[in-house]
Amino acid sequence: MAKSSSKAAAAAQSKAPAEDLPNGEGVIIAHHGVTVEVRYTGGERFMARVKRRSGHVVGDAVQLRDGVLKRLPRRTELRRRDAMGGVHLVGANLDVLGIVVSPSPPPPAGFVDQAIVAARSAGLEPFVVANKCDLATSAELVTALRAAYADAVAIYPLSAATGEGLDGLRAFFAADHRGAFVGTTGVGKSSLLNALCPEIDLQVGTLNDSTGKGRHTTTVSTLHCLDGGGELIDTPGFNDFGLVDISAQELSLYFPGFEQGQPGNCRFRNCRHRTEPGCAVNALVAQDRIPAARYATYLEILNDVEADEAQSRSRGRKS
Ligand SMILES: Nc1nc2c(ncn2[C@@H]2O[C@H](COP(=O)(O)OP(=O)(O)O)[C@@H](O)[C@H]2O)c(=O)[nH]1
Ligand SMILES: [Mg+2]
Repeated sequence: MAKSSSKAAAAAQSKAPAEDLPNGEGVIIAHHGVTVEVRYTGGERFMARVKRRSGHVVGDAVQLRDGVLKRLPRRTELRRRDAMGGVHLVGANLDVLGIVVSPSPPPPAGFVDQAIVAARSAGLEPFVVANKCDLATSAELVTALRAAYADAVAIYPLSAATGEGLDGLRAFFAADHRGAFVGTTGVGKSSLLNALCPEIDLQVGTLNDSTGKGRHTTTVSTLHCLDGGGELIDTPGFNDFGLVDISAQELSLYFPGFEQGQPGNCRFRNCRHRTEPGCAVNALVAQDRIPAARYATYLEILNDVEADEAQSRSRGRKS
């Protein structure tokens, strides 16, 4: 079919069973239960019906041949855990995960580390967004973030409110990155999505909205193109509930700051970097190349993660 040239034409949708749609390849940009919206490589968009538990997710690459919608293999999968402990797929084929923090409310202890580990174990490149840099208290947070993470991940201090610093983030996404944001309620994720991608038009909460729930009117996961390039996935429920728990093994492999000792330089492949002989991380700590404070943070999180794992095992819930 002819390529749509105008934006309006590209946005035109036809709701049709898959058998009525032209052959082509595309990506799922919205998921509404039994229908998915597919954006073809040429820019045309169609709604196609799928089975209720088809397993399709936003970001999936699909191929439509003679009425059959076939999902292509995924590069990455990002998952979240809901309040009831259920695990859900958030999106497919993401490249980057933005970990959003702010001076107010500040990130919970260990939040950034755990999110970095979760992103890396899912095959995504994590980066940190320090939002609300218009606030006076931001400088202290940014200094602390740089001290802890500058060697491990990119850090973008910015203000979704004033627009300061947003261009750096836009340039990052322009390298054809597909990403999502994660962060606790109130740090400004919706504001940031709106600033980057005004078509999204999300509701922005207030900090005294204690639950943070019910503000998000849409329940549909969507994939948005950014004007300068790159894509953002917005999945209601994911942003505030956060990532699937990390394992002790993942923590020891992917903890930010341990990169120089990794991977596989320890004598034992399953080294947890405590007191094992031949531990590459311990050697770096001894040489002050990993700051003692960072190592102490790692041990604290490791203890928590192992306690959670032991508890789950004793309940027989988790592998
Ligand atoms: N000062 C300041 N406030 C912001 C900024 N971004 C968001 N906020 C405010 O922070 C609160 C929470 O924002 P929201 O986008 O709903 O956060 P979310 O819960 O992470 O989606 C709102 O009152 C916003 O107006 C910013 O860059 N600077
Ligand atoms: Mg929000």
